Amino acid sequence: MKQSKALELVKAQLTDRRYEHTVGVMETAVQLAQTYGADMKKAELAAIFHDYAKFRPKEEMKQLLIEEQMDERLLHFHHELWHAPVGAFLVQKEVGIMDEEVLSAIRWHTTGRPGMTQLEKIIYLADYIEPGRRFPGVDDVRALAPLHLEKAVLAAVKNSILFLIGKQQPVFPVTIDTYNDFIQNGD
Ligand code: DGI
Ligand code: FE
Ligand code: FE
Ligand code: FE
Repeated sequence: MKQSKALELVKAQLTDRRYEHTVGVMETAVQLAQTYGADMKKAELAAIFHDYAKFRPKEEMKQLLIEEQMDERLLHFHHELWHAPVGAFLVQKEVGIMDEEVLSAIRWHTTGRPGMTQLEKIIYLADYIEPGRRFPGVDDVRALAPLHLEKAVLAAVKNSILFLIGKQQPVFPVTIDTYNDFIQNGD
């Protein structure tokens, strides 16, 4: 799919602010793909559609989680986590993207997962460091990103968990599994 067509399709799903974030993620992901020798076209496509389901009604997402037998534990955690797996499903169904590497980068962009693919890492990281993001510690992760992909993703996962803990928010088990995987199997 052409970049212009993909952007047009996703723009219709998003607010202006979220669309700007998406363009930031796209540019960052393509840059990271170039740096690490990943497929730049797949990185571009996954980034463009990563937040495709962000503004779907909670009830629609809940129904799809159940119908499509996605991880049931998600129902007991914040609905912010739902747009990633639901997005992967809807991008396949509504946009017709069938590339499993692209779909899995969308599916895991919020929590990560143990054994992340290179493309999953790139999208996770690009989502965290795109130029519009202002989190405490994001500049350190930005500096690390072009130097060491795994170290940068681990730093982003760690910051995210610490942020949630600071707010006394529950942390989804897969987010913790991702953290443990990088600590125990990190290169
Ligand atoms: O969709 P974005 O805002 O671009 O970013 P995202 O998809 O990475 O994260 C969406 C939200 O999900 C963000 O507010 C943080 C939250 N989140 C990420 N991991 C966890 C989480 N929330 C809970 N409760 N538990 C998690 O493990
Ligand atoms: Fe997201
Ligand atoms: Fe993220
Ligand atoms: Fe995002």
